[in-house]
Amino acid sequence: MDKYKVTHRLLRQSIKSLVNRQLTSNNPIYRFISAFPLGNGGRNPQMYRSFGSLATKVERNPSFSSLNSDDLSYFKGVLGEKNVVQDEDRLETANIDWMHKYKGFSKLLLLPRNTEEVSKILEYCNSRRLAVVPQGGNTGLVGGSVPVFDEVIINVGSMNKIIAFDKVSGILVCEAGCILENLISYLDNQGFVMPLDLGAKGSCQIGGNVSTNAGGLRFVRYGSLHGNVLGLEAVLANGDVLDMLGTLRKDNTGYDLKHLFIGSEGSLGIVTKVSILTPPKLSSVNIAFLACEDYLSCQKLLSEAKRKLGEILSAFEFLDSHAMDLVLNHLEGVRNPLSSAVHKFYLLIETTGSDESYDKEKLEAFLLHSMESGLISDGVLAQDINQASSFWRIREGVPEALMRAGPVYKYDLSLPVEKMYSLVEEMRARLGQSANVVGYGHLGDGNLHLNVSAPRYDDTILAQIEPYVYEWTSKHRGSISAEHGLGLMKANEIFYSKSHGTVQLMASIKKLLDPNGILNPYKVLPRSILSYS
Ligand code: FAD
Ligand code: 2HG
Ligand code: ZN
Repeated sequence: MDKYKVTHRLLRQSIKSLVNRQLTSNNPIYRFISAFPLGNGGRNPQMYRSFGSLATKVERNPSFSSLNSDDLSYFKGVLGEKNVVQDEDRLETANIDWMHKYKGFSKLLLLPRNTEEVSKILEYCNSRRLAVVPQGGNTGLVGGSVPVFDEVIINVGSMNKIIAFDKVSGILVCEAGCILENLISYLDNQGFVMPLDLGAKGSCQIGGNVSTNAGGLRFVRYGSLHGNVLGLEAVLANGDVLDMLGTLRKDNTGYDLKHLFIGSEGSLGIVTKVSILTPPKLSSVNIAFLACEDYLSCQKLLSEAKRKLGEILSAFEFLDSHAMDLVLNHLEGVRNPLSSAVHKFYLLIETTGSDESYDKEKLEAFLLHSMESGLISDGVLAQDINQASSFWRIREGVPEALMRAGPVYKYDLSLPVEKMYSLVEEMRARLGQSANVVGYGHLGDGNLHLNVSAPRYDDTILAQIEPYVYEWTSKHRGSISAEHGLGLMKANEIFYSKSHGTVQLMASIKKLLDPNGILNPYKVLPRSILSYS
């Protein structure tokens, strides 16, 4: 009986074509800085202990110099007074990450305006052994974007020009400081889309996206930045500029070195320019917000969606009831579009295609079949751009809601889809009442965001989570970083996902490109394997 009601409800609603789903004006994290107290103030400046990981105890590399007045004069000479920032308020923001979990105490933020300036300041820092941290929009979630100690912060945000856009090929060439949302808007006007979209788009920079190899909400459709980025310009630690800014889809001349910089989290060079392949914007976008009563149904629905929606599927995201509760309790103006009944799982499915009636027919047939077979217990289709945005707001709002709820331990895991949610349930059983365990993420890509929201950062809670989560992931042949990177949080945990020989080779590459280890020290690679004199 119920099933028919639901079927009726879904079909009754006509599916209108949606133009786009950008949340431009109310983007939740545009320059968002909240007022949570810092957790780790007053520590010994030579020794860093973060709350991100059990093993994150770091000592300052004694071979690094400290900033002096000659250094400041040099930087002012190259960049001009106003791009050498020592203002305490600005430094406070640049020293702390989005979650307010990692905090450094850098005394200097440099804002180069072109590649030549980046080259000059890196060459100088290298010769002086001044450690640096490249910073983009500072939306990273693994403590990679902020200093650990007194590293000089270099932000290419002033390098934000679009250099070229080819309407025939869809190839965009731009500077690395362009904010993702601005690129999305620019392309929208040209009739194209970015192959990358994520909740942090209002702040993150394309250079940061490339450096983290960000995944995001469209990965299921457009794939990895390793496929979409066609070229890069990067500046090495010694100031050498590597011109790899190709705009060719095919180029097999030797090693494709740009891939080293995609996902290396600022540890091998500073990305200054990017060329990226962008697909054309298609006119027919449909978004369904659905409820499932068990995880097996979510899984089955994913298999069905891949088979039945095929080429028009453009997002397949999930959140559990704990994530939904957080969003409803912590974000203003958000409501559950489904009935007030509590559902165990929620799915957001988006299709993007070029034929409105064909797409609609396909999606309706898929939903009808899924309801008849009992996979979906309730669902709605967005009827206009506002509804579409409100569905996306729920999914994209989960990290913000978690942050508002208080301290949070974040895990970003690639796992076989069929195993994924068992980990969430096991963690719930392990932690009992002491914390709220939340599961959500990019189901279509096998990417679980396991978040543990706790009343405080606490070693006892952390000991319940780590190394258990990493061991579990490794046992199931998953990855301990699907899309956020390793940063400071997981540098020492790399062996859970990579063999010793592989990590050793990574360390050799790091040594070759950055022999003094000045670029984003203490991040990505384990300290045990990097020995600098
Ligand atoms: P930052 O945070 O400033 O830096 C990240 C890393 O890149 C650091 O190691 C930094 O040193 C390095 N870096 C930055 N710029 C450069 C450069 N020009 N050259 C060399 N190295 C550089 N991530 C996803 O993958 N998918 C998501 O769906 C997603 N959603 C998010 C939603 C929210 C609300 C938030 C807060 C974060 C989300 N993230 C997501 C994480 C984060 O936004 C991404 O990792 C993003 O790519 C970081 O870009 P950024 O410019 O903020 O870089
Ligand atoms: C997302 O998909 C981001 O929303 C953030 O990658 C995930 O907060 C997280 O754990
Ligand atoms: Zn994500």
